[in-house]
Amino acid sequence: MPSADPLQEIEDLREQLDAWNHQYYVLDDPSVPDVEYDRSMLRLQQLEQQYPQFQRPDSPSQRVGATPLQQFSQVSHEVPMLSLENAFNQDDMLNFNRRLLDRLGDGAASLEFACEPKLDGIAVSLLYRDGVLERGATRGDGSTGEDITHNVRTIRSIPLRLRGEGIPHLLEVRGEIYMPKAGFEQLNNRARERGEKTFVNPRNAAAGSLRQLDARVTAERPLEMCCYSVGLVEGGTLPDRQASMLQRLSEWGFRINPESAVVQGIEGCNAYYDELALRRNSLAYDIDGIVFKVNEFALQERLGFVSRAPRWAIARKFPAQEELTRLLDVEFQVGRTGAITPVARLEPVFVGGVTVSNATLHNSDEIDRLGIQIGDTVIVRRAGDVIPQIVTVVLEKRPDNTRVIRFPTQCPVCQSAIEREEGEAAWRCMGGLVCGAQQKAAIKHFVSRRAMDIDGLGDKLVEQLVEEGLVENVAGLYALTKEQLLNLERMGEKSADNLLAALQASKQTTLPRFIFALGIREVGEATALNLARHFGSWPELVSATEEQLLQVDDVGPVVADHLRQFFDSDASMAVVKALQDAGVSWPDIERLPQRDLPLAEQVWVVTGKLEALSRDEAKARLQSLGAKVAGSVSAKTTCVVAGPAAGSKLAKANELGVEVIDEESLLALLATHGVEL
Ligand code: JCF
Repeated sequence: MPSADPLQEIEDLREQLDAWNHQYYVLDDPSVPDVEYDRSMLRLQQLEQQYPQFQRPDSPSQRVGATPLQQFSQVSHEVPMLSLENAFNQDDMLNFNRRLLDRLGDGAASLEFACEPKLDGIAVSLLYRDGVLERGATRGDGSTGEDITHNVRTIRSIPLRLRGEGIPHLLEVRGEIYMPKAGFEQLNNRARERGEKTFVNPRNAAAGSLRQLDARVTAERPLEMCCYSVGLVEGGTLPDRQASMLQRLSEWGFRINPESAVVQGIEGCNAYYDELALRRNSLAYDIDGIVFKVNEFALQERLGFVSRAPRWAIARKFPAQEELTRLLDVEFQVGRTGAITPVARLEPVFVGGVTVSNATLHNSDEIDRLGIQIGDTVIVRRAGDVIPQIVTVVLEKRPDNTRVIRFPTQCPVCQSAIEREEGEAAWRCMGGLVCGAQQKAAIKHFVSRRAMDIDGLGDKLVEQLVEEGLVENVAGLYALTKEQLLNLERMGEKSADNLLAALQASKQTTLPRFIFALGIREVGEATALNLARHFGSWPELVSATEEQLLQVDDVGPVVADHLRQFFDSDASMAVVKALQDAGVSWPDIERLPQRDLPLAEQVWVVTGKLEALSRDEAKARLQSLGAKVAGSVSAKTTCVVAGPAAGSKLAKANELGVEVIDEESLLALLATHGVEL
């Protein structure tokens, strides 16, 4: 389509695209559908190709990355890029405050501080000449860095040209380039699917993405930038405080951290720190502390510097979430369904607020992926209430005498053959009900509170019963006699009576509990409830075809297959019959049509620690109201229930603008619909 005035159209398109870009990437507030954006971008690219004389480096079309560089060139920072002194506790903060007040010495009782999260990324400098991005550079050693202009241009939250009034002739803005946690996980998932190397953490991923000679690679990486200070300024002025300076930067189009705030005195700093420490894991990005700066520039100037760090700022670090330790040994545990899980025994290390001495290694693929050996030094990570993970092996620290981890070739408990199904990560013991480990785990599950709820049958006692050969499967529990119990070590008359009474009482149960208690693979409490609801009675369930099973909410081909295998197994059905013969029974329940339920068609996600309910219990109750409960947050999510220490799912919800409620609101909602806890 020819244009009457191509230059005018090009300029209009650039202005429009810049504005949309700013709304989307800087303000987190998208204003047009993607197709509209793409259409305008395509038109701009066509016009720029047609009229090369109008091409400009600050056009929004110039973000995709051009021909790769041969090498990085060096950049010297005219104003050195400083590092920050660290504080590790309140005492360090009090000393910092005392030094400030002593040095300023004018009787000031308390200072004003600008605070912000300390992003765990890469410090960079951006130079703008007459409002146009001219150069981007890494911090390097503070005086010399590398020119990464080609790469920073691809980051959408970095303006190619500035907006607004009073922009200095030369302006150097500094900040942190980082990778949000959600983007990091996606990037690693994609790498894993392709069998490529993954990044250890978001910081390394950001660093690796900026170290690319080919900007087309960087352009594909989910990087963002938050700005926090200025370096060189010529031909213009800035406000007289850190906080108002940030405000001005944001007016010119830079992204600044939305958590930044101004507080009074060191008490204010401590309160800010405590509050963010609680929310640390639910932020969309990794932070390793809080930066506090004397707000007033005039005071900053009076305070000056010591070597490479300003006297007027400090970084209070959070406790580390990653630590080095040593792999002492690997043990192989056999689970309820026979899955063999390698567990790392570690030299105890304090990380993420607790002492960690075990970490799961998941499966044999994970051992291969890590290339880990016994005796290796490893990085352990524990963030929030997530179970500790081994992130990587530090190969430089590998001693000469490491031992290769030998994955067992038969079940470590019953010596039966082990097998791995097509497409599955876990090796499984094929011993089934003859495997002592599976017997114990199945019985522990059967008696647990959410299943048959048999009081007085703790883990130790279950192990004893199996080891003494008194019980082989769950039906055997109901054949136990008082005499047998009294022969056990540490079993008194009273405990034996109580246990027999509890067993007797458990016989009167409900269909959902019974289905759940059987421990069929992948059939959790919520699925058991759905199955009971759908079929109403045990005979209906057992005779259901695979197709009929697939009709049930939450049941996919894998679960349907496990169910059919269980119902088709003579051994399993013999145990069920023995249970029924022993008197285990339940009333049939009313079959409920899903679509009439109050939360029908809704998708919920439950994350973080809940108080009154476990996450599985919350899930089962939401499903009883017709909601689908998903494991990850997406644009389709209706609502997220987030307890304290919620992590990346909460961050993702915030990023997507999905509604988030706390446990209290969930309980209120359940109560409204008459759901019992
Ligand atoms: O977020 C950061 N990593 C961060 C680093 C924030 C700041 O306000 C900084 C910084 C390094 C130096 N300020 C200075 C002066």
